[in-house]
Parts: sequence; C-alpha cells; structure tokens
Amino acid sequence: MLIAMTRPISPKMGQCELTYLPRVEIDIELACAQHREYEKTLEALGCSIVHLSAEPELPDSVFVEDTALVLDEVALITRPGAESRRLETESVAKRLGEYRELIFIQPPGTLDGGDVLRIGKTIYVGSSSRSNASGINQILTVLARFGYRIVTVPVGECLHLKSAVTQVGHSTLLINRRLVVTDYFPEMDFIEVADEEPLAANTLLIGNQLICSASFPRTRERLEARGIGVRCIDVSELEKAEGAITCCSLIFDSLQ
Ligand code: CIR
Repeated sequence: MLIAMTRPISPKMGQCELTYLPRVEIDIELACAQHREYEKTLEALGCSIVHLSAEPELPDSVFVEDTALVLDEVALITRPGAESRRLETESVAKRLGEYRELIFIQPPGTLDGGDVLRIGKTIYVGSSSRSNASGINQILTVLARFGYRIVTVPVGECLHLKSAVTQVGHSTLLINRRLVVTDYFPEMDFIEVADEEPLAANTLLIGNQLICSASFPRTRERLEARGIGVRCIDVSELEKAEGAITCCSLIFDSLQ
C-alpha cells in the first residue's frame, strides 16, 4: 500500500522561511482548503493518507518532505538546513519508526528532503543553501550499503534540487536548465519548463499520473504534448511560502 504522510498547515505559516521570494500575505484558510484538495488528489491516485500531528508553532511544518527520505530499506531523518525547521523532524521520526529502521543525519550535516531526487537506485542530491557537504557525505555512506549510487548536483538560484528538476516519466525529467545542468542526468530525456514559468519543474509522479501546479499552464501544455497525463491542483498559497507540490508529503510503500 502506498502511504502519503502529510501534516496540517500551521496557522503561523505566514512566518515561514523565505529564501528567494518576497514575503506576501498568505490566506491561511485558502491554504488549508488547497491542502485538503492536495490530500484528496493523493487519495484519488491510490495513496492512503497518514496524518502527522499538527505542529502549530512551527510555521513550515506542512512541508514534511524536507524532514525525511524514505526508501524501502531504511528511512533517513534529515537535519533541515533552516534552524527554525529542525524541531519538525521529531514527530516525523516517531511516526516513520512504525514503518522503517531510522537513521539520523548528524551535525554538522544539513539536508532537506527537497534536495533529494531518487530515480531507481540512483539518488541525486542537490548541493544547495540547505544541504551541505557533510549531510551529503552522510547519505552517501549510509546508503552505499543498500546499493544506492549518490550523485551530487550543484543547484543554482532556487531553494532545492526539486525546484529545478523532477521525474515526469520512466526516463524523462522536467527541468529548468537555467537552474541545473542536464549533464548530471546522462541517461534521461528532458522536457523544459516554459521560459515564463521558471518554478514549474516541481511535480509529483505517482504511478503514471503526474500532479502539477495550476500556476504553470504553459508547462502543462508541454507535458501534455509529450503524452504525459497531468492533474493540476491549485497550491497558490503554499507557493507564497516557497513550497511546491512534492514538499507537502512523504510518499512510500508501507511494505505491509
Ligand atoms: C522553507 O523555506 O523551508 C519553506 N518555506 C519551504 C519549503 C519547501 N520545501 C520543499 O519544496 N521541499
């Protein structure tokens, strides 16, 4: 069974971390409605939702992707790059411990799940303002024993690796070439985001269905033109917090 772990939006999301975007007012009620639609979409695609307990005092706590990397063999609990986010991992670890053996990234390592793109047994890790060399080395050491290959990918002017590139088909990536270099993915085909939609690369592939943000219609056209089935959802309020589609869930097989 496919699990999607999610967490409700904090009423303090307006005080979230921001790196590349200016702060604008977030309509929390609308954000919660959009988050419910997000969960419904995951359910429609076959996921069973596991609700983490709310963390109302932690503004970014809805963005659970950054707190862990869940593989079939093990779950890695991250140490998020933003100090304000470190407490988010505690409750995630408690819940994930029901499904997997846990390994914790240790200081001085930092790692955000948004920097991790897994394609089969290859794990691409963004070297970003959130994920440092120590964090990446720790992943490498821990996951080598499960047969994973780690590729470090420098990330340009964006928050995470998956702000710049995600998988949209078996061997196809949606990419913004101005933010990440294609040479790191030699065996893959590429679809480029539309020029006027630089943040459109973040999508979530579940089975052969792709969840995309309704904010990027030109990029959607490009995906559909390549025969990729797309479900668009409105996550405008989460985007104001520099969040995107992948960051609101941890998706994994329950193996039960
Ligand atoms: C942050 O800056 O940490 C949050 N405001 C947004 C995190 C988004 N996470 C993600 O895309 N994986």
